[in-house]
Amino acid sequence: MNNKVVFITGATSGFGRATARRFAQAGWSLVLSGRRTDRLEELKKELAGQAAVHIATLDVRDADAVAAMVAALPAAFRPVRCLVNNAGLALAPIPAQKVVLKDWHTMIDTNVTGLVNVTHAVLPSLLETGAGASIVNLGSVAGSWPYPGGHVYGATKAFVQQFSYNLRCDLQGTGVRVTDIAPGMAETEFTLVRTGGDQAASDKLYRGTTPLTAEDIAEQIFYVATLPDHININRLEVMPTRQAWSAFAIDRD
Ligand code: NDP
Ligand code: 8X3
Repeated sequence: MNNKVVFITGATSGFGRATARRFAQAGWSLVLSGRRTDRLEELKKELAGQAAVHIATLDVRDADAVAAMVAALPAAFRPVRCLVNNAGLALAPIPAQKVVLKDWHTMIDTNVTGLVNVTHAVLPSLLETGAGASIVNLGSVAGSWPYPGGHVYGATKAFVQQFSYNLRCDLQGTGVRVTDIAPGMAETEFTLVRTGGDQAASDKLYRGTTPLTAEDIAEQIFYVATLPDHININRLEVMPTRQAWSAFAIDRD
């Protein structure tokens, strides 16, 4: 493998940051993006001794900014071998009928439009790499399994799954692989964001159980991206052992 370049969105926290650390350990060069510049700079400093790091402050919702950032990648960070489409969020874990429309738009703009923006911009570079290149998309169990308060978040992750499968069809013959990784409950800043910064609510969700960690998912991302070129994991659903499904809810008189 000569061009070990990984491009990670949402590298400022959670899965994205842990994934940056995992690929750095293995000597990959890193393109790290997110909106919080201070965190990108901290991570670059932390990983400087291990890997070449290029950081770019980026909001994935801005298609022009995404295209410009990818076009301006320094030669040492091209072509990209692995794209980790990780930037995403859930908002408003309340009944659909109480949600403000802006929150639905933010989830669609980030998890759907943002992911599509980045994929479109990076795809030529992945095609240049060809055999062994990968797109790893962060879906969710919420994309397959409905639950109260999941409304648009789950729907965006269903999009991620189907977009991943459809990309596989079009990319057949190019060597570029596509995986939808669908984690269950994992302790990151995800619930803090989802609850509008309610640390107590976030702590309560994870207390008394054993959620996945960011490092658990980073390990899965690294695994699918470094399999032999002829293997494509289409979808990887990963839950904590202590999480499972529940019974149907019945409305009674
Ligand atoms: P975190 O909140 O810890 O991290 C989310 C990352 O996404 C941050 O780095 C954030 O960076 C970035 N991000 C959010 N909005 C934007 C944007 N508009 N432009 C660029 N970057 C953005 O959550 P997780 O690490 O848990 O989540 C990562 C992915 O995994 C998400 O897609 C999430 O839906 C998915 N997921 C999470 C699960 C969980 O239980 N934690 C389970 C299943 C899936 P910044 O704010 O600096 O822009
Ligand atoms: C996040 C995991 O279980 O909150 O995608 O939907 S869950």
